[in-house]
Amino acid sequence: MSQSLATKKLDYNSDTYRDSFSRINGIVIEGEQEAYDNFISLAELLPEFSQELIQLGKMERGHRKSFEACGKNLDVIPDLEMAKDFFADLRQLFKTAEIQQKIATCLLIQSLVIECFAIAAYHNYIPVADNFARKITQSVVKDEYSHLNFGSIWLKQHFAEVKTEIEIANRQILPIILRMLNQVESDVKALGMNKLEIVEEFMVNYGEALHQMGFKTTEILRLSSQALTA
Ligand code: Y39
Ligand code: FE
Ligand code: FE
Repeated sequence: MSQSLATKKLDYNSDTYRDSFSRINGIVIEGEQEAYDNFISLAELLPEFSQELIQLGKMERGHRKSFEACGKNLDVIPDLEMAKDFFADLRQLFKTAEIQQKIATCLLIQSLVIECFAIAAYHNYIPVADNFARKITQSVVKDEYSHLNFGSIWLKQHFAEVKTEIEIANRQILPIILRMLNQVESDVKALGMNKLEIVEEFMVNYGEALHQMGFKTTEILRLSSQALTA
């Protein structure tokens, strides 16, 4: 298996590994922080679910702390400045939707797309992670499914009213996600991960979420193809 081969070649203490880890770890820490902020914003947009959304936000804050510990364990300082730039377009998209009170768009961004992205990336990382980070990532990824579930259910219940809004938001967000992944391709590789496998799992999870919401197969293929404009 290529996986065990990759694991054998990885030296968690090498300069190349630690250099790439500083950026990916920074991205994950910043991503978890922004996920916290997004759930707090969603709690204000959806007051009837505010307790539940604040709970989800608190889980993201816990994830941030967990991944900070992974960096400390390898004696790596996360590159948080690079990470802020990395998320800038995505944050902008969320903030604009928040100001316009576009609840469906905010939920699509955080609770579907970002969660599917996180699940795909964390699953890909687990087999090649150091022992400390592997255990942490395994428990984090379980939480991410509950975040995905919240958005899936709400969007399904409001499908008829939000369908057009979702199609527009999808067209804006997918190219951003793919560009983000392309930007860190070499760092992803240095950690023993595989960009194409992440894209595949992202598409499978996201497509499944769109199906749950009520989209037809042909519509899902059209929506997915928007990623190709990245
Ligand atoms: O909901 C969440 O916890 C998501 C915010 C966290 C995003 C994690 C972003 C992972 C990106 C990994 C990039 C390298 C593959
Ligand atoms: Fe998280
Ligand atoms: Fe999450």
